[in-house]
Amino acid sequence: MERLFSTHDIRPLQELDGLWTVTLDGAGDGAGDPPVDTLAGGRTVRVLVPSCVESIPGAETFRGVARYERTFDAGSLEGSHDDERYLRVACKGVSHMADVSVDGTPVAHHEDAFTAFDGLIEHRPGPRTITIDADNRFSERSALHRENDYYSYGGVTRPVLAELVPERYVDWIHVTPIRQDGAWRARVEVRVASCRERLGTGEPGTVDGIVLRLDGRDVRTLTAADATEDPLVYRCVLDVPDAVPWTPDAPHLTYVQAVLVQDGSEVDDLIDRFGFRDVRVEGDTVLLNDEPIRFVGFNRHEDDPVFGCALPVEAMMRDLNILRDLGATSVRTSHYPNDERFLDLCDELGLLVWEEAHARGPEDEHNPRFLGQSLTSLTEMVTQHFNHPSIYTWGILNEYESNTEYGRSIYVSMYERLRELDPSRPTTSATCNFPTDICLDLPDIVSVNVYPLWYRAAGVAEYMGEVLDFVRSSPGGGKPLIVSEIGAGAIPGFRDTRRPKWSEERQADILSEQLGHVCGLEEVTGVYIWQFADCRVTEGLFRERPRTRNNKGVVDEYRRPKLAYETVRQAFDSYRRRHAIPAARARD
Ligand code: ADA
Repeated sequence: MERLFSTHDIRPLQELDGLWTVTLDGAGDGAGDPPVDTLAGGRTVRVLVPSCVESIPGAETFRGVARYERTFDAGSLEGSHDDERYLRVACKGVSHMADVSVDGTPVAHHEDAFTAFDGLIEHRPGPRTITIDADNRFSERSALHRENDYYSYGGVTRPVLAELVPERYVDWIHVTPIRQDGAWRARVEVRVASCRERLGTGEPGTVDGIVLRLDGRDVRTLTAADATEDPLVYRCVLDVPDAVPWTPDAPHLTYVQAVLVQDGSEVDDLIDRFGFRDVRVEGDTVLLNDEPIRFVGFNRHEDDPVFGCALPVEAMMRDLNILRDLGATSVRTSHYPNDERFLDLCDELGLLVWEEAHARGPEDEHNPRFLGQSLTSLTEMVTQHFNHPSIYTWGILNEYESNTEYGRSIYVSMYERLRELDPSRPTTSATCNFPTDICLDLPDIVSVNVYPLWYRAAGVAEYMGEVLDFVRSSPGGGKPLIVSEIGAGAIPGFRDTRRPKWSEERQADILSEQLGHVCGLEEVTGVYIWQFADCRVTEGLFRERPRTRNNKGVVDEYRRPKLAYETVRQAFDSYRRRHAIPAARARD
Protein backbone atom coordinates (compact mmCIF):
# COMPACT_ATOMS: atom_id res chain seq x y z
CA MET A 1 0.00 0.00 0.00
CA GLU A 2 1.59 3.22 -1.24
CA ARG A 3 -0.44 5.70 0.86
CA LEU A 4 -3.61 5.58 2.93
CA PHE A 5 -5.63 6.97 0.03
CA SER A 6 -5.58 6.91 -3.81
CA THR A 7 -3.13 9.41 -5.24
CA HIS A 8 -4.46 9.34 -8.82
CA ASP A 9 -7.81 9.10 -10.59
CA ILE A 10 -6.33 9.53 -14.04
CA ARG A 11 -2.67 8.46 -14.02
CA PRO A 12 -2.41 4.68 -14.51
CA LEU A 13 -0.17 3.02 -11.95
CA GLN A 14 0.80 -0.35 -10.60
CA GLU A 15 2.28 -0.93 -7.19
CA LEU A 16 5.30 -3.19 -7.56
CA ASP A 17 5.07 -4.53 -4.01
CA GLY A 18 5.42 -8.29 -4.12
CA LEU A 19 8.04 -10.88 -4.96
CA TRP A 20 11.31 -9.72 -6.46
CA THR A 21 14.61 -11.59 -6.77
CA VAL A 22 17.64 -10.24 -4.96
CA THR A 23 21.30 -11.11 -5.47
CA LEU A 24 23.57 -10.19 -2.62
CA ASP A 25 27.16 -9.21 -2.99
CA GLY A 26 28.54 -8.33 0.39
CA ALA A 27 31.60 -8.54 2.54
CA GLY A 28 30.74 -7.30 6.02
CA ASP A 29 31.09 -3.71 7.00
CA GLY A 30 34.50 -3.67 8.61
CA ALA A 31 32.98 -1.78 11.54
CA GLY A 32 32.68 -4.70 13.89
CA ASP A 33 29.82 -6.59 12.31
CA PRO A 34 30.83 -10.07 11.22
CA PRO A 35 31.08 -10.59 7.45
CA VAL A 36 28.22 -12.22 5.61
CA ASP A 37 29.31 -15.69 4.58
CA THR A 38 26.35 -17.56 3.27
CA LEU A 39 25.12 -15.00 0.83
CA ALA A 40 28.34 -13.39 -0.31
CA GLY A 41 29.38 -14.29 -3.80
CA GLY A 42 26.10 -13.83 -5.54
CA ARG A 43 23.40 -16.14 -4.18
CA THR A 44 19.96 -15.21 -5.45
CA VAL A 45 16.87 -15.41 -3.26
CA ARG A 46 13.27 -14.24 -3.55
CA VAL A 47 12.05 -11.52 -1.23
CA LEU A 48 9.05 -9.33 -0.77
CA VAL A 49 9.39 -5.63 -1.59
CA PRO A 50 9.36 -3.58 0.54
CA SER A 51 11.59 -5.27 3.09
CA CYS A 52 15.13 -5.12 4.47
CA VAL A 53 17.99 -7.27 3.26
CA GLU A 54 18.67 -8.08 6.91
CA SER A 55 15.40 -10.04 7.06
CA ILE A 56 16.93 -12.70 4.77
CA PRO A 57 18.34 -15.62 6.77
CA GLY A 58 22.12 -15.39 6.68
CA ALA A 59 22.14 -11.71 5.71
CA GLU A 60 21.42 -10.26 9.16
CA THR A 61 24.60 -8.17 9.08
CA PHE A 62 24.79 -7.61 5.32
CA ARG A 63 26.78 -4.66 4.00
CA GLY A 64 27.17 -4.54 0.26
CA VAL A 65 25.17 -4.27 -2.94
CA ALA A 66 21.82 -6.00 -3.12
CA ARG A 67 20.57 -6.27 -6.70
CA TYR A 68 16.77 -6.40 -6.85
CA GLU A 69 15.05 -7.42 -10.05
CA ARG A 70 11.48 -7.78 -11.20
CA THR A 71 9.75 -8.01 -14.57
CA PHE A 72 6.24 -6.67 -14.97
CA ASP A 73 3.82 -6.19 -17.84
CA ALA A 74 3.88 -2.49 -18.75
CA GLY A 75 0.91 -3.16 -21.05
CA SER A 76 -1.23 -3.43 -17.93
CA LEU A 77 -0.64 0.31 -17.40
CA GLU A 78 -2.38 1.38 -20.62
CA GLY A 79 -4.91 3.99 -19.69
CA SER A 80 -4.77 5.82 -22.95
CA HIS A 81 -3.10 5.19 -26.28
CA ASP A 82 -1.35 8.51 -26.73
CA ASP A 83 1.93 8.25 -28.60
CA GLU A 84 4.12 9.97 -26.09
CA ARG A 85 3.99 8.27 -22.71
CA TYR A 86 6.71 7.57 -20.24
CA LEU A 87 7.20 4.91 -17.62
CA ARG A 88 7.90 6.56 -14.29
CA VAL A 89 9.47 4.28 -11.68
CA ALA A 90 8.85 5.84 -8.26
CA CYS A 91 10.88 4.48 -5.33
CA LYS A 92 9.67 5.60 -1.90
CA GLY A 93 12.89 4.55 -0.17
CA VAL A 94 15.99 2.51 -1.01
CA SER A 95 18.68 2.06 1.60
CA HIS A 96 20.89 3.78 1.08
CA MET A 97 22.61 4.40 -2.28
CA ALA A 98 20.41 3.43 -5.20
CA ASP A 99 20.89 2.85 -8.90
CA VAL A 100 17.77 2.01 -10.87
CA SER A 101 17.59 0.76 -14.43
CA VAL A 102 14.85 -0.44 -16.77
CA ASP A 103 15.79 -3.15 -19.29
CA GLY A 104 19.43 -2.30 -18.60
CA THR A 105 19.08 1.47 -19.18
CA PRO A 106 19.99 3.54 -16.08
CA VAL A 107 17.08 5.77 -15.07
CA ALA A 108 17.91 7.03 -11.55
CA HIS A 109 20.68 7.40 -9.00
CA HIS A 110 19.84 8.44 -5.44
CA GLU A 111 21.82 8.89 -2.24
CA ASP A 112 19.60 8.75 0.82
CA ALA A 113 17.63 5.96 2.47
CA PHE A 114 14.78 8.08 3.73
CA THR A 115 13.43 10.13 0.83
CA ALA A 116 11.63 9.19 -2.37
CA PHE A 117 12.96 9.54 -5.92
CA ASP A 118 12.00 8.51 -9.42
CA GLY A 119 13.32 7.64 -12.87
CA LEU A 120 11.80 7.98 -16.36
CA ILE A 121 12.03 6.03 -19.59
CA GLU A 122 9.94 6.00 -22.75
CA HIS A 123 6.98 3.71 -22.39
CA ARG A 124 6.32 0.66 -24.50
CA PRO A 125 3.84 -2.08 -23.76
CA GLY A 126 5.05 -5.57 -22.90
CA PRO A 127 7.39 -6.96 -20.26
CA ARG A 128 9.85 -4.54 -18.64
CA THR A 129 12.54 -5.46 -16.17
CA ILE A 130 13.36 -3.12 -13.32
CA THR A 131 16.68 -3.48 -11.55
CA ILE A 132 17.48 -1.66 -8.33
CA ASP A 133 20.99 -1.82 -6.87
CA ALA A 134 20.70 -0.98 -3.17
CA ASP A 135 24.12 -0.35 -1.68
CA ASN A 136 24.25 -0.06 2.11
CA ARG A 137 28.03 0.09 2.51
CA PHE A 138 29.49 2.81 4.67
CA SER A 139 31.92 4.92 2.69
CA GLU A 140 33.06 8.46 1.97
CA ARG A 141 30.44 8.59 -0.77
CA SER A 142 27.65 8.74 1.76
CA ALA A 143 28.21 11.26 4.53
CA LEU A 144 24.87 10.69 6.25
CA HIS A 145 24.93 6.90 6.54
CA ARG A 146 27.48 5.59 8.94
CA GLU A 147 27.99 3.49 12.05
CA ASN A 148 25.39 4.87 14.37
CA ASP A 149 23.25 4.67 17.47
CA TYR A 150 20.57 3.27 15.19
CA TYR A 151 20.97 0.71 12.44
CA SER A 152 21.43 1.57 8.76
CA TYR A 153 19.60 -1.28 7.05
CA GLY A 154 19.82 -2.21 3.38
CA GLY A 155 17.40 -2.97 0.59
CA VAL A 156 14.28 -1.67 -1.08
CA THR A 157 12.67 -0.71 2.18
CA ARG A 158 9.67 1.34 1.03
CA PRO A 159 7.14 0.83 -1.80
CA VAL A 160 7.97 0.96 -5.52
CA LEU A 161 5.45 2.10 -8.16
CA ALA A 162 5.29 1.97 -11.93
CA GLU A 163 3.31 4.85 -13.38
CA LEU A 164 2.45 5.95 -16.88
CA VAL A 165 2.86 9.70 -17.37
CA PRO A 166 2.41 11.99 -20.35
CA GLU A 167 5.18 14.33 -21.54
CA ARG A 168 4.00 16.94 -19.04
CA TYR A 169 2.85 15.61 -15.69
CA VAL A 170 1.99 16.90 -12.22
CA ASP A 171 5.09 16.59 -10.08
CA TRP A 172 3.82 17.97 -6.76
CA ILE A 173 1.11 20.08 -5.14
CA HIS A 174 1.84 22.25 -2.11
CA VAL A 175 -0.97 23.75 -0.09
CA THR A 176 -0.36 26.35 2.60
CA PRO A 177 -3.45 27.11 4.70
CA ILE A 178 -3.81 30.78 5.62
CA ARG A 179 -6.08 32.00 8.39
CA GLN A 180 -7.13 35.63 8.27
CA ASP A 181 -9.82 37.26 10.42
CA GLY A 182 -11.28 33.88 11.25
CA ALA A 183 -11.61 32.84 7.57
CA TRP A 184 -9.55 30.24 5.74
CA ARG A 185 -7.76 30.58 2.44
CA ALA A 186 -5.34 28.18 0.78
CA ARG A 187 -2.22 29.09 -1.15
CA VAL A 188 -1.82 26.37 -3.78
CA GLU A 189 1.26 25.69 -5.88
CA VAL A 190 1.34 23.01 -8.57
CA ARG A 191 4.63 21.99 -10.12
CA VAL A 192 4.45 20.52 -13.62
CA ALA A 193 7.44 18.57 -14.91
CA SER A 194 8.46 17.68 -18.46
CA CYS A 195 9.74 14.21 -19.34
CA ARG A 196 11.54 15.51 -22.44
CA GLU A 197 13.32 18.11 -20.36
CA ARG A 198 14.29 15.60 -17.70
CA LEU A 199 15.58 13.14 -20.28
CA GLY A 200 17.23 15.83 -22.41
CA THR A 201 15.31 14.71 -25.51
CA GLY A 202 13.58 17.94 -26.55
CA GLU A 203 11.62 21.03 -25.67
CA PRO A 204 8.80 20.72 -23.12
CA GLY A 205 5.30 20.26 -24.51
CA THR A 206 2.47 22.72 -23.92
CA VAL A 207 -0.15 22.66 -21.17
CA ASP A 208 -3.69 24.14 -21.47
CA GLY A 209 -4.04 24.50 -17.73
CA ILE A 210 -4.63 22.89 -14.37
CA VAL A 211 -8.03 22.18 -12.90
CA LEU A 212 -7.98 22.30 -9.10
CA ARG A 213 -10.43 20.29 -7.06
CA LEU A 214 -11.03 20.36 -3.31
CA ASP A 215 -12.83 17.31 -1.94
CA GLY A 216 -13.86 16.41 -5.48
CA ARG A 217 -15.32 19.85 -6.39
CA ASP A 218 -13.83 22.01 -9.16
CA VAL A 219 -12.66 25.21 -7.51
CA ARG A 220 -10.39 26.92 -10.04
CA THR A 221 -8.79 26.49 -13.46
CA LEU A 222 -5.24 27.77 -13.62
CA THR A 223 -3.82 28.99 -16.91
CA ALA A 224 -0.50 30.33 -18.18
CA ALA A 225 -1.33 33.67 -16.53
CA ASP A 226 -1.09 31.93 -13.11
CA ALA A 227 2.23 30.26 -13.86
CA THR A 228 5.93 30.96 -13.77
CA GLU A 229 8.25 29.08 -16.12
CA ASP A 230 11.47 27.26 -15.35
CA PRO A 231 10.34 25.36 -13.46
CA LEU A 232 6.68 25.49 -14.47
CA VAL A 233 4.73 26.23 -11.28
CA TYR A 234 1.07 27.30 -11.17
CA ARG A 235 0.07 29.42 -8.19
CA CYS A 236 -3.14 30.78 -6.72
CA VAL A 237 -4.83 31.65 -3.45
CA LEU A 238 -8.28 30.15 -2.90
CA ASP A 239 -10.94 31.45 -0.55
CA VAL A 240 -12.42 28.46 1.24
CA PRO A 241 -15.42 29.74 3.19
CA ASP A 242 -16.60 26.25 4.18
CA ALA A 243 -13.16 25.01 5.32
CA VAL A 244 -13.24 22.57 8.23
CA PRO A 245 -10.10 23.09 10.36
CA TRP A 246 -7.62 20.36 11.32
CA THR A 247 -6.82 20.17 15.04
CA PRO A 248 -5.30 17.34 17.11
CA ASP A 249 -8.74 16.75 18.62
CA ALA A 250 -10.65 16.87 15.35
CA PRO A 251 -8.12 16.05 12.63
CA HIS A 252 -10.22 16.81 9.57
CA LEU A 253 -8.43 16.28 6.26
CA THR A 254 -9.19 18.01 2.96
CA TYR A 255 -8.38 16.38 -0.38
CA VAL A 256 -6.79 18.41 -3.17
CA GLN A 257 -6.50 17.21 -6.75
CA ALA A 258 -4.60 18.91 -9.59
CA VAL A 259 -5.68 17.77 -13.05
CA LEU A 260 -3.48 18.58 -16.04
CA VAL A 261 -5.39 19.50 -19.19
CA GLN A 262 -3.81 19.24 -22.61
CA ASP A 263 -5.55 19.68 -25.97
CA GLY A 264 -8.84 19.79 -24.13
CA SER A 265 -8.36 16.42 -22.35
CA GLU A 266 -7.54 15.59 -18.76
CA VAL A 267 -4.26 13.71 -19.23
CA ASP A 268 -2.71 13.49 -15.77
CA ASP A 269 -3.46 14.19 -12.12
CA LEU A 270 -2.18 14.07 -8.56
CA ILE A 271 -4.22 13.86 -5.35
CA ASP A 272 -2.96 14.78 -1.88
CA ARG A 273 -4.43 15.72 1.49
CA PHE A 274 -3.86 18.66 3.77
CA GLY A 275 -5.46 20.22 6.83
CA PHE A 276 -6.69 23.74 7.50
CA ARG A 277 -4.39 24.64 10.36
CA ASP A 278 -1.59 27.08 10.90
CA VAL A 279 1.32 26.90 13.28
CA ARG A 280 3.30 29.87 14.46
CA VAL A 281 5.53 30.98 17.27
CA GLU A 282 4.69 34.00 19.38
CA GLY A 283 7.25 34.78 22.07
CA ASP A 284 7.85 31.54 23.98
CA THR A 285 4.62 29.92 22.80
CA VAL A 286 3.77 27.66 19.87
CA LEU A 287 0.28 28.37 18.56
CA LEU A 288 -1.85 26.06 16.45
CA ASN A 289 -4.87 27.88 15.00
CA ASP A 290 -4.14 30.58 17.57
CA GLU A 291 -4.35 28.17 20.52
CA PRO A 292 -1.16 27.55 22.53
CA ILE A 293 -0.05 23.93 22.20
CA ARG A 294 1.89 21.76 24.59
CA PHE A 295 2.73 18.14 24.10
CA VAL A 296 4.30 15.01 25.49
CA GLY A 297 5.62 12.22 23.36
CA PHE A 298 8.44 10.04 22.16
CA ASN A 299 11.38 9.84 19.87
CA ARG A 300 10.82 6.88 17.58
CA HIS A 301 13.11 5.02 15.21
CA GLU A 302 11.75 3.05 12.27
CA ASP A 303 13.07 -0.19 13.73
CA ASP A 304 11.63 -3.60 14.40
CA PRO A 305 13.33 -6.91 15.21
CA VAL A 306 11.37 -8.68 12.47
CA PHE A 307 11.00 -6.03 9.78
CA GLY A 308 14.10 -3.88 10.37
CA CYS A 309 13.33 -0.37 9.12
CA ALA A 310 10.71 -1.61 6.62
CA LEU A 311 7.74 -1.68 8.95
CA PRO A 312 4.49 -2.72 7.29
CA VAL A 313 1.64 -0.32 7.85
CA GLU A 314 0.10 -2.69 10.42
CA ALA A 315 3.26 -2.39 12.54
CA MET A 316 3.18 1.41 12.19
CA MET A 317 -0.39 1.43 13.45
CA ARG A 318 0.58 -0.92 16.30
CA ASP A 319 3.24 1.61 17.34
CA LEU A 320 0.80 4.49 17.13
CA ASN A 321 -1.74 2.67 19.25
CA ILE A 322 0.90 1.99 21.90
CA LEU A 323 2.05 5.61 21.77
CA ARG A 324 -1.52 6.78 22.25
CA ASP A 325 -2.08 4.28 25.04
CA LEU A 326 0.96 5.79 26.76
CA GLY A 327 -0.74 9.16 26.49
CA ALA A 328 1.64 10.61 23.89
CA THR A 329 0.32 13.49 21.81
CA SER A 330 3.39 13.91 19.62
CA VAL A 331 6.22 11.97 18.02
CA ARG A 332 9.66 13.00 16.78
CA THR A 333 10.91 11.10 13.71
CA SER A 334 14.47 10.86 15.03
CA HIS A 335 16.69 11.14 13.02
CA TYR A 336 15.34 11.06 9.46
CA PRO A 337 12.20 11.55 7.35
CA ASN A 338 9.69 8.77 7.95
CA ASP A 339 7.66 6.54 5.69
CA GLU A 340 4.81 8.64 4.36
CA ARG A 341 2.23 6.11 5.48
CA PHE A 342 3.27 6.76 9.08
CA LEU A 343 2.71 10.47 8.49
CA ASP A 344 -0.66 9.70 6.85
CA LEU A 345 -1.66 7.85 10.02
CA CYS A 346 -0.50 10.73 12.23
CA ASP A 347 -2.55 13.13 10.09
CA GLU A 348 -5.63 10.98 10.64
CA LEU A 349 -5.05 10.44 14.35
CA GLY A 350 -4.19 14.03 15.18
CA LEU A 351 -0.73 13.20 16.54
CA LEU A 352 1.67 16.14 16.21
CA VAL A 353 4.91 15.34 14.40
CA TRP A 354 8.38 16.81 14.59
CA GLU A 355 9.78 15.59 11.30
CA GLU A 356 13.56 15.54 11.16
CA ALA A 357 15.88 15.77 8.17
CA HIS A 358 18.44 13.00 8.02
CA ALA A 359 21.60 13.60 10.06
CA ARG A 360 22.70 12.59 13.51
CA GLY A 361 25.90 14.47 14.31
CA PRO A 362 28.56 15.15 15.11
CA GLU A 363 30.85 13.99 12.32
CA ASP A 364 34.22 12.65 13.39
CA GLU A 365 35.82 14.12 10.31
CA HIS A 366 34.26 16.65 8.03
CA ASN A 367 33.11 14.84 4.94
CA PRO A 368 33.00 17.34 2.05
CA ARG A 369 29.74 15.72 0.91
CA PHE A 370 27.96 16.34 4.24
CA LEU A 371 26.39 19.72 3.48
CA GLY A 372 25.32 18.84 -0.07
CA GLN A 373 23.73 15.57 0.98
CA SER A 374 22.07 17.17 4.03
CA LEU A 375 20.60 19.94 1.87
CA THR A 376 19.29 17.39 -0.62
CA SER A 377 17.73 15.27 2.12
CA LEU A 378 16.16 18.39 3.60
CA THR A 379 14.83 19.62 0.24
CA GLU A 380 13.36 16.23 -0.61
CA MET A 381 11.77 15.84 2.82
CA VAL A 382 10.06 19.23 2.76
CA THR A 383 8.99 18.95 -0.89
CA GLN A 384 7.57 15.47 -0.39
CA HIS A 385 5.92 15.93 3.02
CA PHE A 386 4.84 19.55 2.72
CA ASN A 387 1.09 18.92 3.02
CA HIS A 388 1.00 16.78 6.18
CA PRO A 389 -0.92 18.83 8.74
CA SER A 390 0.44 16.72 11.61
CA ILE A 391 3.96 18.09 10.99
CA TYR A 392 4.12 21.17 13.18
CA THR A 393 7.91 21.67 12.95
CA TRP A 394 10.83 20.68 10.75
CA GLY A 395 13.92 19.59 12.63
CA ILE A 396 17.49 19.54 11.32
CA LEU A 397 20.97 18.48 12.42
CA ASN A 398 20.41 16.57 15.66
CA GLU A 399 23.32 17.16 18.05
CA TYR A 400 25.49 18.49 15.25
CA GLU A 401 28.43 20.86 15.80
CA SER A 402 26.50 23.85 17.08
CA ASN A 403 29.54 24.81 19.12
CA THR A 404 32.07 25.58 16.34
CA GLU A 405 32.24 28.17 13.57
CA TYR A 406 32.39 25.39 10.98
CA GLY A 407 29.27 23.81 12.47
CA ARG A 408 27.50 27.15 12.54
CA SER A 409 28.12 27.63 8.81
CA ILE A 410 26.32 24.31 8.19
CA TYR A 411 23.38 25.33 10.41
CA VAL A 412 23.13 28.71 8.64
CA SER A 413 22.96 27.07 5.18
CA MET A 414 20.41 24.51 6.34
CA TYR A 415 18.13 27.06 8.05
CA GLU A 416 18.34 29.33 5.02
CA ARG A 417 17.25 26.51 2.72
CA LEU A 418 14.54 25.38 5.13
CA ARG A 419 12.96 28.83 5.30
CA GLU A 420 13.00 29.15 1.52
CA LEU A 421 11.30 25.78 1.19
CA ASP A 422 8.61 26.34 3.82
CA PRO A 423 8.21 29.66 5.57
CA SER A 424 4.93 28.45 7.09
CA ARG A 425 6.25 26.13 9.80
CA PRO A 426 8.50 26.82 12.78
CA THR A 427 11.96 25.24 12.73
CA THR A 428 14.11 23.57 15.35
CA SER A 429 17.23 21.49 16.04
CA ALA A 430 18.07 19.41 19.09
CA THR A 431 21.29 20.42 20.83
CA CYS A 432 23.36 18.87 23.61
CA ASN A 433 26.00 21.62 23.65
CA PHE A 434 25.68 23.37 26.98
CA PRO A 435 27.04 25.92 27.59
CA THR A 436 28.94 26.15 24.30
CA ASP A 437 26.15 26.33 21.71
CA ILE A 438 26.55 29.32 19.38
CA CYS A 439 23.56 28.63 17.15
CA LEU A 440 20.51 29.27 19.36
CA ASP A 441 19.69 32.44 17.43
CA LEU A 442 18.87 30.33 14.35
CA PRO A 443 15.86 28.08 15.18
CA ASP A 444 12.34 29.29 15.99
CA ILE A 445 12.07 26.71 18.78
CA VAL A 446 15.00 25.81 21.06
CA SER A 447 15.29 22.06 21.72
CA VAL A 448 17.58 20.44 24.26
CA ASN A 449 18.68 16.81 24.68
CA VAL A 450 19.33 16.18 28.37
CA TYR A 451 20.10 13.00 30.29
CA PRO A 452 20.29 13.92 34.00
CA LEU A 453 20.86 10.89 36.25
CA TRP A 454 21.95 8.85 33.24
CA TYR A 455 24.90 10.46 31.43
CA ARG A 456 25.01 13.31 33.96
CA ALA A 457 25.48 12.56 37.62
CA ALA A 458 23.87 15.87 38.59
CA GLY A 459 20.33 15.79 39.94
CA VAL A 460 17.52 16.66 37.57
CA ALA A 461 16.66 20.07 39.06
CA GLU A 462 20.31 21.07 39.30
CA TYR A 463 21.15 20.02 35.75
CA MET A 464 17.99 21.47 34.21
CA GLY A 465 18.71 24.68 36.12
CA GLU A 466 22.12 24.94 34.45
CA VAL A 467 20.69 24.20 31.00
CA LEU A 468 17.84 26.69 31.38
CA ASP A 469 20.14 29.41 32.73
CA PHE A 470 22.34 28.97 29.69
CA VAL A 471 19.41 29.03 27.23
CA ARG A 472 17.85 32.08 28.91
CA SER A 473 21.09 34.03 28.67
CA SER A 474 21.66 33.01 25.03
CA PRO A 475 19.92 34.38 21.90
CA GLY A 476 17.58 31.39 22.37
CA GLY A 477 16.14 32.97 25.51
CA GLY A 478 12.48 33.90 25.13
CA LYS A 479 11.85 31.31 22.40
CA PRO A 480 9.66 28.24 22.95
CA LEU A 481 11.65 25.46 24.62
CA ILE A 482 11.31 21.71 24.04
CA VAL A 483 13.05 18.94 25.93
CA SER A 484 13.71 16.87 22.83
CA GLU A 485 15.39 13.91 24.54
CA ILE A 486 15.33 12.66 28.10
CA GLY A 487 15.52 9.08 29.30
CA ALA A 488 17.48 6.16 30.70
CA GLY A 489 18.28 2.59 29.66
CA ALA A 490 17.01 -0.78 30.87
CA ILE A 491 17.74 -4.26 29.61
CA PRO A 492 14.30 -5.80 29.17
CA GLY A 493 13.59 -8.52 31.70
CA PHE A 494 16.46 -7.47 33.99
CA ARG A 495 14.60 -6.91 37.24
CA ASP A 496 16.41 -6.29 40.50
CA THR A 497 14.88 -4.57 43.50
CA ARG A 498 18.31 -3.23 44.45
CA ARG A 499 17.83 -1.08 41.35
CA PRO A 500 21.26 -1.35 39.67
CA LYS A 501 22.06 0.39 36.41
CA TRP A 502 20.30 -1.29 33.45
CA SER A 503 17.52 -2.75 35.63
CA GLU A 504 13.95 -1.94 34.68
CA GLU A 505 13.48 -0.59 38.20
CA ARG A 506 16.30 1.94 37.76
CA GLN A 507 14.95 3.11 34.42
CA ALA A 508 11.48 3.61 35.92
CA ASP A 509 12.98 5.55 38.87
CA ILE A 510 15.01 7.84 36.63
CA LEU A 511 12.14 8.53 34.24
CA SER A 512 9.88 9.24 37.19
CA GLU A 513 12.32 11.84 38.54
CA GLN A 514 13.10 13.33 35.13
CA LEU A 515 9.47 13.67 34.07
CA GLY A 516 8.37 14.78 37.53
CA HIS A 517 10.65 17.76 37.13
CA VAL A 518 10.61 18.72 33.43
CA CYS A 519 6.86 18.21 32.93
CA GLY A 520 6.33 20.72 35.75
CA LEU A 521 8.45 23.45 34.19
CA GLU A 522 6.12 26.18 32.92
CA GLU A 523 8.60 27.29 30.28
CA VAL A 524 8.85 23.83 28.71
CA THR A 525 6.43 23.53 25.77
CA GLY A 526 6.95 19.86 25.05
CA VAL A 527 8.83 16.78 26.24
CA TYR A 528 9.99 13.81 24.14
CA ILE A 529 11.26 10.70 25.88
CA TRP A 530 14.27 8.96 24.38
CA GLN A 531 12.91 6.59 23.26
CA PHE A 532 9.80 4.68 22.30
CA ALA A 533 11.18 1.17 21.61
CA ASP A 534 14.62 -0.40 21.95
CA CYS A 535 16.36 -0.30 18.59
CA ARG A 536 19.28 -2.00 16.92
CA VAL A 537 22.59 -0.10 16.70
CA THR A 538 25.82 -0.72 14.81
CA GLU A 539 27.96 -3.30 16.57
CA GLY A 540 31.34 -2.16 17.79
CA LEU A 541 30.80 1.56 17.82
CA PHE A 542 29.02 2.04 21.13
CA ARG A 543 30.56 0.59 24.24
CA GLU A 544 27.50 1.19 26.42
CA ARG A 545 25.06 -0.71 24.24
CA PRO A 546 24.26 -4.13 25.74
CA ARG A 547 22.50 -6.46 23.25
CA THR A 548 23.78 -4.21 20.41
CA ARG A 549 20.67 -2.13 21.06
CA ASN A 550 19.90 1.29 22.36
CA ASN A 551 17.97 0.08 25.40
CA LYS A 552 16.29 3.32 26.40
CA GLY A 553 12.94 2.15 25.03
CA VAL A 554 9.92 2.26 27.29
CA VAL A 555 8.91 -0.85 25.38
CA ASP A 556 11.45 -3.38 24.19
CA GLU A 557 12.04 -4.10 20.51
CA TYR A 558 9.04 -6.48 20.46
CA ARG A 559 6.96 -3.66 22.00
CA ARG A 560 6.65 -5.49 25.34
CA PRO A 561 6.22 -2.87 28.07
CA LYS A 562 9.03 -2.36 30.57
CA LEU A 563 8.32 -1.33 34.15
CA ALA A 564 8.65 2.33 33.13
CA TYR A 565 5.58 2.04 30.90
CA GLU A 566 3.17 2.75 33.74
CA THR A 567 5.43 5.45 35.18
CA VAL A 568 5.40 7.30 31.87
CA ARG A 569 1.70 6.75 31.34
CA GLN A 570 0.93 8.33 34.70
CA ALA A 571 3.32 11.24 34.17
CA PHE A 572 1.84 11.95 30.73
CA ASP A 573 -1.72 11.65 32.08
CA SER A 574 -1.12 14.16 34.83
CA TYR A 575 0.66 16.53 32.41
CA ARG A 576 -2.28 16.39 30.03
CA ARG A 577 -4.77 16.87 32.85
CA ARG A 578 -2.87 19.89 34.12
CA HIS A 579 -2.84 21.49 30.68
CA ALA A 580 -6.31 20.25 29.69
CA ILE A 581 -5.05 18.27 26.70
CA PRO A 582 -7.48 15.47 25.81
CA ALA A 583 -5.94 12.00 25.49
CA ALA A 584 -5.58 10.91 21.88
CA ARG A 585 -6.73 7.45 22.87
CA ALA A 586 -10.04 8.85 24.11
CA ARG A 587 -10.92 10.11 20.65
CA ASP A 588 -11.56 6.82 18.81
C1 ADA B 1 21.63 11.34 21.73
C2 ADA B 1 21.08 11.09 20.34
C3 ADA B 1 20.24 9.85 20.22
C4 ADA B 1 20.74 8.73 21.13
C5 ADA B 1 20.83 9.21 22.57
C6 ADA B 1 21.40 8.16 23.51
O1 ADA B 1 21.17 12.40 22.39
O2 ADA B 1 20.39 12.18 19.81
O3 ADA B 1 20.25 9.42 18.90
O4 ADA B 1 21.98 8.31 20.69
O5 ADA B 1 21.70 10.30 22.63
O6 ADA B 1 20.76 7.14 23.71
O7 ADA B 1 22.51 8.36 24.01
